[in-house]
This record gives sequence, C-alpha cells and structure tokens, in this order.
Amino acid sequence: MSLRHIDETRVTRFIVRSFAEDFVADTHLDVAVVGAGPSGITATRLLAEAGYQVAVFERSLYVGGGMWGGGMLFPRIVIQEEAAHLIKEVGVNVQVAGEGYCVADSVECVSKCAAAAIDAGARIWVGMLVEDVMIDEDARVCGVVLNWGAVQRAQMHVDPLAVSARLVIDATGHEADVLHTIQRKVAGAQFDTPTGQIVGESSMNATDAEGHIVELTKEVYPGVIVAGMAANAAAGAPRMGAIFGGMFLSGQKAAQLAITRLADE
Ligand code: 48H
Repeated sequence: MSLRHIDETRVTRFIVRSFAEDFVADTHLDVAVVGAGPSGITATRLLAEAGYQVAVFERSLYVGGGMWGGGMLFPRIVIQEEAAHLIKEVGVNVQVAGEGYCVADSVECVSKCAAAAIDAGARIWVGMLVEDVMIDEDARVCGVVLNWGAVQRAQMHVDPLAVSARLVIDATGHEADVLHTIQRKVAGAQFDTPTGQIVGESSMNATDAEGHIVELTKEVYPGVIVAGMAANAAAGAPRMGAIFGGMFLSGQKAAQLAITRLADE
C-alpha cells in the first residue's frame, strides 16, 4: 500500500491549528504546575482526576525530571512502601525489595505517570520555561510567564507570553525556580519557611529529607504551593538521593492543598 500524496502546508496548518486551539484553552487555568518531575506530574494527574483545569509547563523537551536517570544513571528508582500506591495506581510494576522498600523501572515510571496525567485530562506543555510569574495588586501570584526553553538556552531577547492561574505549584526540583524568581523580583517578599526566605537545599540526609518533605509541601507564598524537592530547597532542608516516595507523596499533598484552597474561593 502506498501512502497518499502529502501536502506539506497541510501538515503545517494541522500542527499550528491544533497547538493554538489547545494552548488558547489553557490560558486560564485553575492550576499551573511548573516542572514535570515526579511531584509535578503526580499533582497534575490528581488535579485533573478531580476535574480541575490543570496544565504542567516543563522547560525541557521531555517529562520526568530526575526520574529518568534513577540513581547515578542506573534506571531504577526506590520508593517507600507507603508511597508505592501512587505509582501502582497508574500501572507501574512495583517490586517489593524488602524492609519497606520497593523498586521500579524509571522509564516505565515516567511513561506511565505522564500517560495517566494526560488520560485524566491534563495537558503537558514541553519546551516551555516559566521565566516569571504574574502578581496581582495584593502581591499574590496569579499566573505564570512563559517562554521557550530554547530561547533561554540561546540567550535570545524574546518577550514572553502569560497564562493566568488561580494557583501555581512550584515543582521545579532542586532549583525551586519559581520561588527564587519571586524572591529576586518581589520587593520584601516573605515566605512561609523557617527563615521567611528561600534558602536552598542542604546536604544529603535521606531520613530527615524524606521525613520533612510532606510537611514542607504548602502554600509558601500567596498563590504558590511548593512541591517535591523544591519544598526542601525552599526551607533549607536536606536532599535524599535516589529515593522517590517523598516526591510522589508531596505531589499528592500539593494537589490536596490546591483542591481545598480552590474550594474556599
Ligand atoms: C519549567 C522547569 C523550570 C522552569 C525547572 O527535579 P525534578 O524531578 O523535581 P521533583 O521535585 O519532582 O523530583 C525531584 C527528584 O527528581 C530528584 O531530583 C531527587 C529525588 N533528588 C534527590 C537528590 O538528592 O538529588 O523535576 C523538576 C522539573 C525538571 O524537569 C525541570 O526541567 C523543570 O522542573 N523545571 N520547568 N520552568 N522555570 N525549572
């Protein structure tokens, strides 16, 4: 069977039109999630499953954040048994390793978590960097400011576009990038962290890090919930290495907080 003659300009039109329709639909969101690592993608899925209009903006061309690389490029992640349900429910094969630990294939985990978020109705925008936030008259964050990740890498001067959101989740991992941007740009910004500021993560202590991550997942700045490694980084708490249970549980808590917060409005 030979394939039909291809009209190249049709391909162009289909791509641009489909993109534009979906992107315009996402210009007013209930929740804008920044970063498609394990915490961001879990929060996104759970919010979409709860019926909210949610999208995740990821500056890389791929989703999954630090999950792909497992531990030191060995493509496996370790998850505590208490958190394993959050990946089992999207179909990941989780092996019980003993003593409360489970192991999963990181490629399978990324693929199935992302697929489940999309199936639940969320859109994942890759290659899009959140370079700033929008702030309303009460100094509350009310949206994200977007540019292409490639534009940032090429250091081109290109003005951004903006998407409004009732809540933003900073799930940008070690960098806590959204919160650092707010700290840099909003004069006198105070955060709900031990110092009132965003301080950056401390050295590895997995028990401490995993023990605190869920409690540190909260609305640290008006309109911004922090999740995942960014929650520890914001508070100056430690890193934990290639154990991921806290990331999934933090994503779950961020979604629950967002649902409660949105219901209060
Ligand atoms: C758009 C952005 C921006 C931006 C960053 O690092 P992640 O996987 O984040 P978490 O917190 O869900 O998971 C952390 C985990 O992967 C990890 O690194 C662990 C457990 N480390 C422990 C240790 O000791 O090292 O994903 C964050 C995502 C990435 O994909 C970034 O590209 C993306 O956020 N991102 N996307 N706009 N401004 N900043």
